[in-house]
Amino acid sequence: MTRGKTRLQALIFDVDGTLADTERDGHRVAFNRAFAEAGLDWQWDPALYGRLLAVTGGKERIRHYVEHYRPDFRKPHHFDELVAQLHAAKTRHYTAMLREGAVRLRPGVGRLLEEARSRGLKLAIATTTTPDNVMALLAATLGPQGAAWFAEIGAGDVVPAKKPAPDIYHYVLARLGLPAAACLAFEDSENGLRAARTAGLKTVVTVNDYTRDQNYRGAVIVLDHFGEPDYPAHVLACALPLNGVEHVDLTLLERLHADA
Ligand code: XBP
Ligand code: MG
Repeated sequence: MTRGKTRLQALIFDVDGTLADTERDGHRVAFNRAFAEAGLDWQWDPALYGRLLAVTGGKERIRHYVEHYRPDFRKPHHFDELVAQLHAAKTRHYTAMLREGAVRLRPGVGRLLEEARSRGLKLAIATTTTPDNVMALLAATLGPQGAAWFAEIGAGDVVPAKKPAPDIYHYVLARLGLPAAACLAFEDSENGLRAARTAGLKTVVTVNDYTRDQNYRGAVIVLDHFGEPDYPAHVLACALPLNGVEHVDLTLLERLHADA
């Protein structure tokens, strides 16, 4: 149950791809709506979006797209303002989609959050996405009190450098007042894993279609999802010899925290 003297006290979750599959049918569609609304002929199809996901942060992703994919685009004088306006419109579309119920939690997420709460663990969020998006997702999936389940929500531009920089994890750990050794992180991407590992966190990875083939060296366990009793997860890699794991629960997490 313990690693040395350090007990597991908090679970820190990434949002996009980890709590919910938000990217292909959520963020991507909202970006495209914002571009169309602004009269731009930019269209991000699912395959292109997969490549653009290497850049974390929506504003950063738009800038990267213009630099690398639209050499034809004549940047206006106030390009930063255009990016900010497009991004604000994208957030408006995305949060509206969440309110309409376009996104659900990934398998096992609600169960695991409930179990952690009932066992007195703190919950926190460390994400590159915009705070409004996090609040809308939590309200749409966990109910109006959803955000209150989390002791800390670190999101978006609150730190200067986004993942794979560790800044957002350092920020959340400082706000929790806990050392990395008392926490576990949950991520779905190599960028996220690098951020959490650099901050000293043992990290659980659940992959998705966009991130399945990335490099997860250093993760304590890699699964396809957290699993439900009637919907087993598959372990893709693990730092411990485990047999018969079909879903992630607190008992497994305490073991990984202590021994992996
Ligand atoms: C996901 C991201 C975000 C979203 C878009 O990060 O990289 O940029 O794709 O959100 P994480 P914004 O998995 O760490 O949550 O447009 O609000 O940046
Ligand atoms: Mg993610």
